[in-house]
Amino acid sequence: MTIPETDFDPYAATVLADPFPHHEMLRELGPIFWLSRYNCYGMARFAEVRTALHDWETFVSSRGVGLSDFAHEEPWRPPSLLLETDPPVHNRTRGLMNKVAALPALKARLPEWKEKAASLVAALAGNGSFDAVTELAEAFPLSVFPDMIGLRDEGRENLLPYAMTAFNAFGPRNALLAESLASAEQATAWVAEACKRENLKGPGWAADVYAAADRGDCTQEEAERLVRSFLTAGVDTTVNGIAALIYAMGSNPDEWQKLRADPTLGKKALEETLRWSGVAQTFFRTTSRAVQIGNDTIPEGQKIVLFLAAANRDPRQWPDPERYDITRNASGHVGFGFGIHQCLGQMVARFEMEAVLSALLEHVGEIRLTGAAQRRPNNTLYTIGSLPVEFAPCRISA
Ligand code: OVM
Repeated sequence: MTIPETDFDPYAATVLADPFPHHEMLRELGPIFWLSRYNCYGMARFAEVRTALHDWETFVSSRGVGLSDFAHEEPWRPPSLLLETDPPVHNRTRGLMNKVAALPALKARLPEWKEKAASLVAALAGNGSFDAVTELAEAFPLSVFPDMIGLRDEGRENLLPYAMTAFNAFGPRNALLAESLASAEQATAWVAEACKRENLKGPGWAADVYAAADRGDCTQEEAERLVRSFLTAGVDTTVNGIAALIYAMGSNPDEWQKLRADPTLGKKALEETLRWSGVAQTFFRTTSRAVQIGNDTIPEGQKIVLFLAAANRDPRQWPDPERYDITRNASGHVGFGFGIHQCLGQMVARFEMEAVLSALLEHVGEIRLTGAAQRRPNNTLYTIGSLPVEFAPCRISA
């Protein structure tokens, strides 16, 4: 074996709090390396990460996309019918969900989302320092997404703790996971109930999934679990995407002013934010067969952690990768993954971020960070738990 080995711990508290300084070391180890603390392989270079994500037959998802191998360990919850499946099942469930989350329906909501974001931002601009996480990054998605799903009103505060647990569960059985499993017991029970047809508030994507079940595209039980995917993957991720956008602009004021001068750069800026921010740090795959990588062969049944955030800053792919540059062409990043499992909700995320960005452009001249961003440690997501900022208004109000 010539595969380099490291005792680096991606889940050490200091690493979770600030992962990026370690990524160069991981990329420099080689195209693949062995993480001796976790008995798994890792990849951190863009080309290899992308290739592994593309080759779903070799790098399977049905054994879990975290460290835990479902072939040997009981999953913490019934597996996702999207995330934790392979074709042929995945083709059917993903096909059904793609139709529910189709672009035209989403586009129709953008004007309303922009209005909601604009009224939130207008109320914050010129009002001194506030926490951009609670007041905007959480407030905005929670004001649009659960309603789009058709979720009941009571108990929506369970969505964020549930998602934090789900993302912790992709990591090792460390203290973070133990604590979040214990504290999210109630949230888990609430989510299970909220997914049921009889508990939906009304029309929306959840009802659409049940309608697909009525047409015979899936069973009622499958529909319930597919709705769960929206609730698991659709809230915390976009909350942190929006927080990352505010953080990126706040910590790169020249880029913010560049965007204000030319708002047509908005779409590029969002893509660059997704590349640079590393909200989804890692996902795993499991080898379904022995596979050659470079000069080495990896056996069947091995876990491999793909460092998406490291790939998105690989200098082999991105010039001056640490730089947040809204004029760069960041398309092709793996912030949403790649291949057949690439994020189903990526257009929801982009539209939510676009709504917030256009509200900022309308109302905010300067985004001032007034304190340090507090990270909320998680085994998968690089999250912002609090972000003190001040929005200086761009127009003097009459
Ligand atoms: C799911 C799902 C999909 C993507 C991410 C995720 C917890 C979950 O289908 O439940 O993270």
